[in-house]
Amino acid sequence: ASCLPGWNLHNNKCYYYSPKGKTDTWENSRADCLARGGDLAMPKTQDELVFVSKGNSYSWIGLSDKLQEGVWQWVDGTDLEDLGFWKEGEPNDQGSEDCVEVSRSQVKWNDAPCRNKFPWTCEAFGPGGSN
Ligand code: 2F8
Ligand code: CA
Repeated sequence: ASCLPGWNLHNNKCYYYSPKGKTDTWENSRADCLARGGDLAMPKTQDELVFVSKGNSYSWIGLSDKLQEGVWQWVDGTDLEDLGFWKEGEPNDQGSEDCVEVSRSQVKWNDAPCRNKFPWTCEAFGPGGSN
């Protein structure tokens, strides 16, 4: 059992890293993940976060407070628990920042403007069909 070509298996989930040099807005990144049969990655453990972070220097993940300022929600509709993954001083909504990116060097989250362009990481069910 394995993931589709271009995806990487980790702890029974499949992950896709956007190609080197390619960047897009959070919404377009999410649309790409959905079109591939997944969604933006939702790293909920340190182990998952490390794997999600390592595809590119910075990556959009499936977390935003677009719906209601200050209420962070995963793209699966669930609320964010306190995981302690924010970078020091984040989230700070500097200007207006409703989407979350993770840096490979720090493996921590920052809220950034959704219209900014970054690489992204998708996730999908693993070979077992669910997780
Ligand atoms: O110092 C943290 C701060 O760094 C940048 O702003 C200067 C980030 N801006 C963008 O990514 C556009 C902030 O989100 C971040 O909080
Ligand atoms: Ca920020």
